Parts: sequence; structure tokens; C-alpha cells
Amino acid sequence: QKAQIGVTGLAVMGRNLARNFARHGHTVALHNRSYGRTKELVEEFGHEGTFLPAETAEQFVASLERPRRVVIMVKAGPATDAVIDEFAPLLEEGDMLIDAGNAHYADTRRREAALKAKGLHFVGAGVSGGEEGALHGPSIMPGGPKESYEALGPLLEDIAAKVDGEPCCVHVGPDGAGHFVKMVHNGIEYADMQLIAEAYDLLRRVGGHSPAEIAEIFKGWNEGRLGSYLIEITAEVLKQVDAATGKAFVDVVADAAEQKGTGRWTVQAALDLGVPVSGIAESVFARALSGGKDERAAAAEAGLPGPSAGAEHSGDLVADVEQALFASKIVAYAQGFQQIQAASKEYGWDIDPGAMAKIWRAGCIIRAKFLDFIKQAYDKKPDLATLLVDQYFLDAVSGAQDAWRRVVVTAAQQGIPAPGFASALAYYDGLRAERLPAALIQGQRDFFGAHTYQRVDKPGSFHTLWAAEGRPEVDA
Ligand code: NBP
Repeated sequence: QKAQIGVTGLAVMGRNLARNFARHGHTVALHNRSYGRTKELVEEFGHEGTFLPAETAEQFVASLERPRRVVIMVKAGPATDAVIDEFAPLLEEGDMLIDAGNAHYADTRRREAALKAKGLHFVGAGVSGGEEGALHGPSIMPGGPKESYEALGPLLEDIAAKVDGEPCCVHVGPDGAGHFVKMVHNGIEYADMQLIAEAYDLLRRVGGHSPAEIAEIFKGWNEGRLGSYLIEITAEVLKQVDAATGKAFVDVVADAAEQKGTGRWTVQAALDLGVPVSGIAESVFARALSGGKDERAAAAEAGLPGPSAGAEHSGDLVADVEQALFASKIVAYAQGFQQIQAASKEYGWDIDPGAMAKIWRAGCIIRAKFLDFIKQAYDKKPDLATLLVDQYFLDAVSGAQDAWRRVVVTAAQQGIPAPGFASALAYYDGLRAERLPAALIQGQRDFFGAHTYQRVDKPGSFHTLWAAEGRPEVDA
């Protein structure tokens, strides 16, 4: 008997993916650097399906039917390269190595190019949903050569999350497209979490609501257009009481947000592409600020003053914050999708943005009803310049904007940081501005560096001879 698929790297993620394949009736070959994990999996979960455990890489490869499909689920980075170096010489033309870890897309591009030269298919697949997702149905974002999807896709679609019977898995595009999209997914997740945190902070500090009350507000919001996994778990977290102290859980947790790096990668890639993902960037920086222990201690010691008088919020705070949250979320998603489109163009990946929204509807952390509207927007117009001009989002933002502005004003007046809400609003206003002060920046650049500028009334590049006396002369 041969296995349809093999998994190497059997820590929590790999183990659960292997069990998921087995539960769907596939025979799964198993391998791990240290045999202990392989043995443990078979002892504990062997009854769930058919597993072919292997002690060595050679046995593992020999137990797979061709073309061989080897899922790598090890620690991202050098471990992935070590595993590739171990397996590549044992594989034959047309076999596939699928990296399901959280690799940087640039590493994936490098690995694919190297393996292609050896006649092997390398598929960088983004897998979202954590350990629960891996076992019960993740959202899967495979990249790599299109041909490989024919032999691999059906197996991945089997184990993926489903919405109305449709799998949350699609061939994203060639090369590093899958890991790129997974990265942006995580960046959007950072922005979403930051915006939710700002909403909580304002409800607490402006509205005076307790964490338990705010949990109820979020629960209510979860029934509406904000309905999503992140809003749902926020209500759960806020409701939680610390057993040791009897205080709200959120009040006993140190307020320094950590990060593993995918948000930062998203912003770094956006800088290179020149895409303004300000919502994601603010969320990465807000985490960094929260963790800036020395600066925060110095500020506390110096007693950096807040506003002399905090004005009251004019309006229904809870309703206004819901509007601000929804509008800012739309901006963050619009920016993330723009980044995907920019990379797709830059690398020739031909990514269908609507399909990304579709496979994020279940299995992953940002799963939400909202994604249906994004899918519909791109289905209607695949080359949509920005989500903000799609009718649904345009209506939502124009309906929200007065409340959104009131919330940003209140935050500024009361000295409560809301970088996500404020920068999303600034982005929105920048996008809709008829004239931007960028014209002045062009003038400054031309003045000090002779960088030239373009004119609104005729084509060409112009330079003004600034130093000349009297009337500035113009070079065409
Ligand atoms: P870890 O990231 O903790 O990695 C442990 C696995 O890597 C073990 O199987 C270990 O083998 C193996 N490994 C290491 Br470490 N160095 C190795 C080497 N040089 N050669 C061969 N194998 C090596 O496992 P995880 O938490 O299950 O995560 C796996 C991947 O999934 C990572 O890329 C991670 O970023 C990603 N991940 C994704 C999500 C998600 O939501 N998508 C969640 C968590 C993790 P050993 O047993 O012999 O030490």
C-alpha cells in the first residue's frame, strides 16, 4: 500500500494536518526529524485513518505514490531549507514538495527556482487557522506551478474549510503568490485587531463601560455587519474574569503586544511596492509602541501631559464607534487587497482578488461575513482600483463618515490614541481629495534637488531655475 500524501514535521500543525488528511480517507505517510513524534501520532491517533509511519526519509519517500506529494510543516526558516536539502535528492521529476509553514515569500521564490532547475515542483502554501484549523479545516493558499495544482488541489480542497460546500482553497498563483497572500492575510489580521482594540479603549475610557459591558456590545455587533471570528473572540476575552484576583482578565494582562513578524513583513513588502498600507503599518507600530518599555517609563516619569479639558463626545458613542470601526476596517482591507494586486502585477502572478476573499470566509482568523461583499465587488469588476469605490463599500463609508469623524475628534480631544481610526480617515480623505499638497512637495524637490515636476496644463518634465533673479525661468 502506498500513501497519497506525506507529511514531514509532526509538531502541532503537521500532526493535525496529517490527521485531517487521514480523516478524509487518504493514506498518509508520516515523517519527523526525531521519530518520537511520529510514533506518538500513530499511538494516539492511529485509529483515525491509515498512516504509514517512516523512520527515515528514504522509507518515507518509498511509501508515497507518484507523483509524490510531500507536505513540509517545520519551523519556518533554516529548518525548511534543511528538510528540502534532505528530500530533494530522493525525489524524481514531477514530484512535489509543499511548504505549508509560514515562510517569507521571497524564500519561497528562491526555493521554487532552485527546485525547478531539478525538475521538482515546489509549492509554497499559506495555511491559516492555527492548530484547530489544521485539524478541522484551514483556509489554504497554495502557490507554485499551476500544473502541480491538478495533482495536489483535490487533496488540499478535501481538508480545507468549506462555505456552502465550497472549499476555502484555490490555486492563488504561481511562484511565491500563496505565501505572499498568506502574509497579507496576517497583515490585515493585525489591522483588524488594532481597530477592535481602539474601539474597546474608547468605549471604556470615553463611555465608562466595564469590560463585561463592552463584551455585550461586541456580542451585539457580532450579529450585525461586523460579524466575524475576531469580534466574537473579543467578546469572549472581555467577558473573562481572572480567577486569582477576581478582576477582569484584560486588566491583569501586561499591555505590551507581541508579534511574530508577518505584520512587519507585510509592511516591508508594501514599502517596496509603494502601496500605502497605513492601517497595517499603524497596527505594527502600535504593537511596537506598546512594547517600548523604556520610552513609556520615561514618559510616565516626565509626566507627559494630556489635554487640559476633555470635551464630551457629541453623539451616541456606541453607535459612532461601530461606524468608525466598520469604516476603518474597510480602509484596511482595501489597502491589503491593493497590496495583493500590486504584487500580482509586479511578479506576474495573475491573482484573482475575489477568490482570495472567498477562501478567507472560513478556516482563517479574519473570517467574516464582510468578505462576501469583497468577493462580490471583485466578481463585478476584477480590476477594481480600490474597494472604496465599489457601491457597497462606498455607501458604507459615506454612511459612517460623520460618526467616524466624531470618534476621531473625541479621541484626539480626550488624549486617547486611536492611530488606526485616525490614519484610516486620513487615507480616506487623501484618496478623495481633489488636490493634494503633494504639489508643494514637488516644488520643494525641484528647488533643492532639481528633481523636476509635471504640470497640470501641459505634458513634459519641467524644472524651475529657482536661483535666478526676478521671474523664475522654466526649462522644458
Ligand atoms: P514548529 O514551528 O514548532 O516546528 C517544529 C517542527 O520543526 C518539528 O517537527 C521539528 O522536528 C521540526 N524541525 C526543526 Br524545529 N528544525 C528542523 C530541522 N533542522 N530539520 C528537520 N525538522 C526540523 O512547529 P509548528 O508549531 O507545528 O509549526 C509548523 C509551521 O507552521 C511553522 O512554519 C509555523 O510558522 C507554522 N504555523 C502556522 C500556524 C498557522 O496558524 N498557520 C500556526 C502555528 C504555526 P523535531 O520534532 O525533530 O524537533
